[in-house]
Amino acid sequence: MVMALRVKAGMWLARPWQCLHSRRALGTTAAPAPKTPQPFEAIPQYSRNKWLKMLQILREQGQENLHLEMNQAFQELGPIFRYNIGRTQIVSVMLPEDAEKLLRVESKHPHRMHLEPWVAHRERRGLRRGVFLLNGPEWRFNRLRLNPNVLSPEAVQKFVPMVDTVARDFVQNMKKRVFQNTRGSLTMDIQQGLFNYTIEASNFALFGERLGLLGYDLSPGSLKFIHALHSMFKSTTQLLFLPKSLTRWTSNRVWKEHFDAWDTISEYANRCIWKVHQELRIGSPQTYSGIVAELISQEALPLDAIKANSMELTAGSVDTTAIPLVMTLFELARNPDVQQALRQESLAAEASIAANPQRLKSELPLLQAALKETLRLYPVGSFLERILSSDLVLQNYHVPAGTLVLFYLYSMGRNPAVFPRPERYMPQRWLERKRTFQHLAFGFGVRQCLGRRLAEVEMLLLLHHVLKSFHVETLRQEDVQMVYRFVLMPSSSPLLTFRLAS
Ligand code: O4W
Repeated sequence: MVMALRVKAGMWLARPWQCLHSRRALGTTAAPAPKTPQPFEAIPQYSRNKWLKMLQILREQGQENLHLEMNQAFQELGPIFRYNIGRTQIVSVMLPEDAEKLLRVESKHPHRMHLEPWVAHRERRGLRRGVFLLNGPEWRFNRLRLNPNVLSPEAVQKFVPMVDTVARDFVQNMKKRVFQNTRGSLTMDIQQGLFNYTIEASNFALFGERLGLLGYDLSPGSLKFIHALHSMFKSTTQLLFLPKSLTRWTSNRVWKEHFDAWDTISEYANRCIWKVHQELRIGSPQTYSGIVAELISQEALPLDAIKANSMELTAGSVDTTAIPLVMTLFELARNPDVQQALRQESLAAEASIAANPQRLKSELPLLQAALKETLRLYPVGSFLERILSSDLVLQNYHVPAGTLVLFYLYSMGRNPAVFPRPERYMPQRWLERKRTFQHLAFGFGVRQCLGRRLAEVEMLLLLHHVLKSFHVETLRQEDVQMVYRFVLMPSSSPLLTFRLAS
């Protein structure tokens, strides 16, 4: 049964890729290309009817299969293709060598796309933008002042013990619930629980405050916040790919939904910040009390800028961390051998990590590899983007400055020329050899994910503690389908069963 389904999934991919192999080399060790680069116009063009596409986006309320459509396009056109939206030229690529080239030509201010719906909200409400929405010198100013408190090894060292406490509490709570069941197991839609965990853990690391979300039910406040996040993501993709001149007329309701969602999110984040701000004015704490408290008390940035960036960190650390956890637990449930290997690693490392949670990274190489493997198959950000500041040659074609280059993580992760047997969940592949420019889920260079270390620590610690205590099982063998709603998320959450590991 399992085999048949696996083979079927493999065939779906294998056939088109094989065709491609015979037509043009796709591998990282591509056949020697013609020496003189070809002009931009020679790049294969992805053609689609602009009007039909717009109608489709309106009718289907977004582009939930964007990652699949682009994957199809790569299979038909090869590892590079182009199209345009209005006057913007877009080039899509997917091979590690092209990511490497993009990094090599990066300027001091790597430029990202303008995210109209988000920026419209900030402007309407007179709010500053955080680093995700900024470009140019202001981006750099913010980013360089955030890095030491969010991303640096010194910062990580400080918040690891806080996240560890939350991860341990989460597992304690699960145990309590298992003991109340006659069968000694707990079956649940783990997604809800993991959202609670990421909100709780991030809130503790950012603001030094526990919310107490790990009990039975979500608090109404956090439920409202999660709903607002999902509404914001969904409406983003309904608005982002259509011109504003059109959506003003066709999607009034969606704009309202989008702004309402943002208002809820920013109120939520503001409450978190106000509290810390107030307490810091009353007296400065003796001990480390979280990332945002550090930013405020060091006066690293103007308060408005701290607020804007804290909102991005607060809201950006929920789905992005919970979803890979859901997908990892699901893959471990249907790959019991991998799960057992990870459990052994965690049990062996337990004492060392308990004594010093900072050893997390060095002590759990296979678990780290498992996270890479999850993000290979289910990259939260399905693509990376850069607006070129200088001309560049990609796949032997000239690409001029000003072009928007999209790098499709989803397609790279499932390309058999980059990852043999891509449909298999095999963390081991990351340990067998060096894979340069293949783990790009957090982006690359100076614009890589600011929350990267916080997310990694939250995921590693949760999995470490869960695996020591529980066997994870599922009846579901078929793949979980992913949908693009700004972040790539599972269309349904698999049912998982946790059984106490004796
Ligand atoms: C705020 C964020 C900021 C989030 C509220 C929520 C969120 O989830 C995030 C992410 C997203 C940020 C056209 N965030 Cl105020 C942006 C911090 C990864 C954090 N990490 O998703 C990836 C998808 C990054 N992605 C994109 O750049 C993307 C997807 N579609 N488009 C761009």
